[in-house]
Amino acid sequence: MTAARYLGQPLLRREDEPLLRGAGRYLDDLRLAGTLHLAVVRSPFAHARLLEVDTAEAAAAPGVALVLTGADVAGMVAPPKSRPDRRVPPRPLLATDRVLMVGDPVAVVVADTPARARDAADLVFPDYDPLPVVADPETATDQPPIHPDYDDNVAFDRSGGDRAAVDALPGPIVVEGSVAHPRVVPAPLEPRGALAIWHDGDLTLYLGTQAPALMADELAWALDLPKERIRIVVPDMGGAFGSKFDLAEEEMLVIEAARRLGVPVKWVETRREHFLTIGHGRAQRHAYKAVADADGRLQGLWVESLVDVGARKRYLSGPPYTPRIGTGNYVVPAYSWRQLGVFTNLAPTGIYRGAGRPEATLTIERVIDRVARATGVDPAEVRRRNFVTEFPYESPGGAVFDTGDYATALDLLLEAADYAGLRARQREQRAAGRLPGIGLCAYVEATAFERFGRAIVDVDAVGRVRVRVGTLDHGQGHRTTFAQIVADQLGLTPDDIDVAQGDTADIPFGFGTSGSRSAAHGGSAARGGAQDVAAKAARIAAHLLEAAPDDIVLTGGRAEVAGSPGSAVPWVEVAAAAHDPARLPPGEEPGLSADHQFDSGGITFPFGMHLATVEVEADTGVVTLDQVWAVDDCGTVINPMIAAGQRHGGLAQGIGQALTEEVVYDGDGNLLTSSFLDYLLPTAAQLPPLRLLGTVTPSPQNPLGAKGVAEAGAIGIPPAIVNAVVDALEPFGVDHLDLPLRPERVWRAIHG
Ligand code: MCN
Repeated sequence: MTAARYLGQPLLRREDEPLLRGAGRYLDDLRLAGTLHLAVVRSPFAHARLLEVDTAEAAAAPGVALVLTGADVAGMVAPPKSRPDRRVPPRPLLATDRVLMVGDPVAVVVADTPARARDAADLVFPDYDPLPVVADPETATDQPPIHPDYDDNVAFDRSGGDRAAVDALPGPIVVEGSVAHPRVVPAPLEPRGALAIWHDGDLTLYLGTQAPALMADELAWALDLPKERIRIVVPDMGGAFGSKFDLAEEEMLVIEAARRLGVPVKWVETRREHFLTIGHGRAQRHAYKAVADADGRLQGLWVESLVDVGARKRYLSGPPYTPRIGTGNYVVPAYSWRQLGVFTNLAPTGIYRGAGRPEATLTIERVIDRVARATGVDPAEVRRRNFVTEFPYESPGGAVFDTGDYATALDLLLEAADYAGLRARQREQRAAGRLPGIGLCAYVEATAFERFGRAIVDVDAVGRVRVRVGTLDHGQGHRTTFAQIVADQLGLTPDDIDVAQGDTADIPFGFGTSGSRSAAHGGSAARGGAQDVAAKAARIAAHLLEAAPDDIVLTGGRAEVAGSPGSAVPWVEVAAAAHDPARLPPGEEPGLSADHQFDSGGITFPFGMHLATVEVEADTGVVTLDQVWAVDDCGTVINPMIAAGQRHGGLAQGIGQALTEEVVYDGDGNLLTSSFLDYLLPTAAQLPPLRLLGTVTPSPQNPLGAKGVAEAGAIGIPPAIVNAVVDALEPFGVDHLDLPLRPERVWRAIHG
């Protein structure tokens, strides 16, 4: 029996102190004697036949130990495993006969310093014969296939529902249009990197990855090596945002170079390489048609998406969840969808914060605002009229929303932001010739996809608790929040708990961290393990105190008999007794640990309501973001300070996506945005105060009642900002704008 003391408290992040002092150990900080460094020679062409690769000069350059070309690693591939039936093309480590995108690896050079490796890489001279480039996903299916084994550029084509039924609806309101979801780059502070060491046929790979155990499985397949011979260790990691859920060509080449040379080999991605080759996010365009009655009640919706898969599929590719939540928070009686994925000669796309849910949300939230304008009903009211109100709710796309209370969240938002006052002020400002806009977004997202979590909780003989988790914190604060959860179960403080992760020799299990799953699954597994340990600790304490186990309470670092606090043993003594066979109750095994598997009931569905106010400058098209309000509901909140930090981060990325961020290619597939000079991340100067509010609707899918929180901001705020800017431009008859809302685009909309 325990009480919640730390759950729900805004404890400061325990992990921050060494990181802020500069004492973190990131991948490039790892120094192993004799390490050689790898640099990659990359294709400058988006599509070309590779004729010959002249490596003579590079091989003779100072410090060079190895040069590899495609011929040297022919047959070796990176995951995922090729599946022609599913159009998963093979992923050769180095091009042999053709390159498929700018940045495709063509050769690698390994040398004694990173600079010498780089210099020598410039002395590799590949010969190319350019081929026609598929740079526009819109016309990709009309172009010759970029993968010669397939007969067209279709990467996948899936659909559901009956479009004709939507087309046949009576209306009278019909809105049709398209919404672009431009490519964006994940851009974590620390790019990718790998350091490989072989010893007697065993591989140790230091790797920046979100999912070490899964990647060990993939490696076992790719290297044809028993998994026991592979150890992946994740050092401190400076973020990922989805980009480190993959084992790419470069990491595989590091492993192969280290195997051939018999010394450690390291590669750390440059920022330019990150822009060129990382899995970009979004990259969709949705065409839609929605039908509603005159009061704004939705009758039907179809959405057809074009998804730019890029040159190859990555480990996680294609956003399968978008259509499932394509109807948003709303009851839509008739719904149909199609997702057409196409191969292009551009960088592969992958998962990026929100991964599929921002796209679904932006489209349906544009639809709602257009219905509002067409009917003359206020956008907040149109949302309310269409809300799903009964849970669990099965969406027409096939998602089962666990719990929700959308109207309460909307009410809270409208009241806190003084929506009526904002509208009144908007009327005055418009009358004075200004262009103010107010935008809303309701979102429901899906989090915690895989059902399972596992944690091992060990208590040593002096009472120290170590929790091994299969999730992988890379900025989310798990060492704090998981310790809060465990401390409550054991009557200890978070400082008594160590949280371990990221070494497959110690923790060969787990799905890692993605899709805002860690609180729900990792947290619940840690809680279950701690409960199992607490039950055994209570039996041991009861034996020591000559009481009944059910009467034992773990609290304040002691095990005491309920109702008689004088009858107690310190936790350290319980732990000591647990390891001393002489002091155990009869039949009890020595030791105090538990290996807990958690199986959730299913996906959780956090939701929220966001509001943005903007002002547009007519002469320049500059959008100023004035106010951001976010009501988010992630069920039970474990640590409100950490959850707020996650919401801030997501909002910042969502604001960047709405206003400035866009990966741009020219018609030949050349990347025009390959540095932070031309790819604009938002800065603090662009962020207004972020006003956070919340409601709490616990999930029944896990004992914590938690839903994911980390992606909320990236999902909810972009539609609110677009809706605000379109609202601002209503006097000009503008009814849609695509992201990002850069001044030129907004100016053109104003000036026709
Ligand atoms: N939390 C909480 N209460 C809840 C839900 C979560 O207190 N109801 C806490 C959790 O305990 C955890 C944090 O909030 O400490 C985030 O939890 P969760 O929403 O479960 O998300 P994950 O930990 O699984 O993190 C994944 C998520 C994703 S998908 C992306 S992308 C993202 C993000 O986390 N990438 C990040 N946040 C990031 N933050 C940093 N600094 N760097 C990244 O790369």
